[in-house]
Amino acid sequence: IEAAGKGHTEQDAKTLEIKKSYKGYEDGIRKRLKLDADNRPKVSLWSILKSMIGKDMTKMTLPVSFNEPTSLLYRVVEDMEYTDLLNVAAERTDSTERLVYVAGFAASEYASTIGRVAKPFNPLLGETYEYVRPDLGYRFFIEQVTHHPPVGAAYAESPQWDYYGESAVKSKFYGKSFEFNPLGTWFLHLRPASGGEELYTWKKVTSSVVGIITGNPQVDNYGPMEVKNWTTGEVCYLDFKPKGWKASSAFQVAGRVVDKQGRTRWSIGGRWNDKIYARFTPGFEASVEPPTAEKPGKDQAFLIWEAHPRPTGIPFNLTPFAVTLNAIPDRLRPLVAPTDTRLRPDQRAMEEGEYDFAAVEKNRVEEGQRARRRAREAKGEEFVPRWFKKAKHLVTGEEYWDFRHEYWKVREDVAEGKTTWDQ
Ligand code: CLR
Repeated sequence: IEAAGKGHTEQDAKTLEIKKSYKGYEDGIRKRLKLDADNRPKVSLWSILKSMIGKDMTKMTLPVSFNEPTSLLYRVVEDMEYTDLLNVAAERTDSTERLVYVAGFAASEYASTIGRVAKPFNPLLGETYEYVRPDLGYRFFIEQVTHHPPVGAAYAESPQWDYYGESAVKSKFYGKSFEFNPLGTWFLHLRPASGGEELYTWKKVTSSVVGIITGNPQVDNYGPMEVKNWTTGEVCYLDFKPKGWKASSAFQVAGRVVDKQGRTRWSIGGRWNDKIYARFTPGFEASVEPPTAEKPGKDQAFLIWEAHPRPTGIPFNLTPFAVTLNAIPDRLRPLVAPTDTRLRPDQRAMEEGEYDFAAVEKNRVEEGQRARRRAREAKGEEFVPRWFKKAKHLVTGEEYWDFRHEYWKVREDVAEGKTTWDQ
C-alpha cells in the first residue's frame, strides 16, 4: 500500500510538470491537410533507382516527388500513436501481463508503414521537434544529434512512463529490395499503478521496400524483436515474418512471453497491420487464433492491439495521426524553438502540394547546413547537440543519448519572456 501511495505522488508531480508544456496546444489536433489529394507525378521507382544499387539512402538525390511531407523526426513521433497500450500496461498488476502490452506497443508502430512508400525529409543537424498531447497527457521531444550517420535522439514522458532512445537507420538498396535497419535501442521506464518502476528495452525490426522492380512497391517489416524487462528478467520474443511468397505469411507476427526461468506464460500472435492477440499458455507455447463465439473458455485469446482505421482521402497515404504532426497553430508558433521542424518551408510546401517550391527550399536549407558545417570546420569546431548528451546507461551499460531535461524548462522561460532560445 505504501509503495502504491508513493507511486501516485510521483505521478502527480510528473503530471504537474507535463501540464506546463500544454501552452500553445489549446486548439487541439489537426484533422486534415490543406490538400485533399496529392497529385504527385507517378514515376516508376525502378527507373530512378536502378542505377543506385548498393547505395544507402543518404547518398541518393531523389526528385522531391518521391518525398512525403514528413521527416525522419516525425516518423519517430509516429511511435506514439498507440501509447494507450503503455497506460494499460501500467494498470496491470501481473508483470508478465504488463510485458504483453509493452510488446504490443513495440509492435504497434508498424501499422503506419502500410502504403507509405515515400521518402521522409532528412532532418538538418540540430533540428528539433516538440509534440504535446494535452488530451493524452504526454509530451515528446527529439533532436537530430548527428548527420552522418543520421541519428535522432528522442525523449517522451507521461505520468505512467518515460520512453526514449535513438533513431539511427542504416539503409541499403539491393535492387530486389531496399532495406532499412534500425540500430538504436529503445528504453521504457514504466511506473505501474501498483508501485515501483520497471525498465524495458527493445530494438526495432528491419523495414524494407519490396516489389520495386515489378512496379508494385510495398513496405514490409520483418525480423526478431526481443522486449526485455530488466527489472524482473522476463522477456517477450516476437518474430515478424517476411512477406515471402505465401500470402498467408504477410504481416504475421508471433511470439511468447517467458518468465525469468524461461518458462512460457503467454503466447502472442496476429498481424501487425491489423490486430494482435495474446493467450494465457502457462508452460507451453501455442498458436494464437482470434477468439470465436463457438469455443469460449478461459484459454481463449484476447485482443491486445488493433490498428486505427485508415480513412481514404488523406493525401500521401498519411495516417490521421501523422496529419497532426506538422500543424503549427498561431498560438504555438511563438513558443517552439527556432530549430523546430514545423518551421521548415520545404516540408510545409510539400504538404501544400507546391512541389517545385519544396525542391527549391529543400536545396536552400541544405546549402545552409553545408555552409554552417564549413564554418565549423574552418574554426576547428565540432557540432555539439544542445539538448542531449552521450552517456553510458546505468542499467544496460550501453551508450545512449541522455536527455538533459532542459528543453521544456527553457520553453517555459521563453514563454514568460525570461529568456530567449539562442541564449
Ligand atoms: C521504420 C521504423 C524506425 C524509423 C524508420 C526510419 C526510416 C524509415 C522507416 C522507419 C520506414 C521505412 C522508410 C524509412 C525511410 C525510408 C523508407 C519510411 C519509420 C521508405 C519506405 C522508403 C521509400 C522509398 C524511397 C526510395 C522513395 O523506427
